[in-house]
Amino acid sequence: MSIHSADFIKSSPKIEECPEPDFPEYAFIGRSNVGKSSLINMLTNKKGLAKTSSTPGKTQLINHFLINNSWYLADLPGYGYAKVSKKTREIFSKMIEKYILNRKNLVNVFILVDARHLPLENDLEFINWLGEKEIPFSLVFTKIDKVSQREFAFNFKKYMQELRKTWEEVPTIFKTSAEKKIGQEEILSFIEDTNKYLERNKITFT
Ligand SMILES: Nc1nc2c(ncn2[C@@H]2O[C@H](COP(=O)(O)OP(=O)(O)OP(=O)(O)O)[C@@H](O)[C@H]2O)c(=O)[nH]1
Ligand SMILES: [Mg+2]
Repeated sequence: MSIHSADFIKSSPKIEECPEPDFPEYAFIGRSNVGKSSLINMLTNKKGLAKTSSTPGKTQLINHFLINNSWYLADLPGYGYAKVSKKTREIFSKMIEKYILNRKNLVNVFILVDARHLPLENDLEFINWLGEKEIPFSLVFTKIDKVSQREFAFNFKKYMQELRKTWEEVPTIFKTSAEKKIGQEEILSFIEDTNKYLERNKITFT
């Protein structure tokens, strides 16, 4: 899929303020600093579209971008960021939870995990929670430019082992680098195929 347009629509502190759910929506979720905003910029070929920062906790609202006038990308705040207060963390997770469970046009959640790390407890918890709630999701490894192939193969294997403990089938997996532009085509094709499926089956949201 080629991107003709990518426009920032709005930032919303809660689901009630999000744009009308009139187009299919794809959300990017993951721990703070994992590279959600950078991935969105890479996918859309627009450097400053989503604000990125080397300091975790940059994205604090639900940001909506309209792509090709036909589907939404949602950039969410990171979960599990240790430096904000426990109270703020709880507000964020409640907000994300409510968004995921109630957003009518949400067709897929991309969960981002850092390729440099072994599976982390709160990522696995989040993945299993999505499963329980029957929310479709895919797993995206980020920053693969920062690991050696050997190191990544090891982390990847550990992830698969953990996932197989609760899942018969592993989800669709993407390996990405915003820095080196790896994984753009794969993710965009996945979104394109999903959009076509919705169209063919006349699935709308309003
Ligand atoms: N080397 C490398 N660095 C990356 C990559 N993706 C993101 N980064 C860096 O990681 C840091 C965090 O990136 P963001 O995209 O702001 O992360 P985020 O997940 O949106 O963070 P919050 O909004 O704070 O939750 C920035 O310094 C990015 O430049 C990547 O693929 N490779
Ligand atoms: Mg961000």
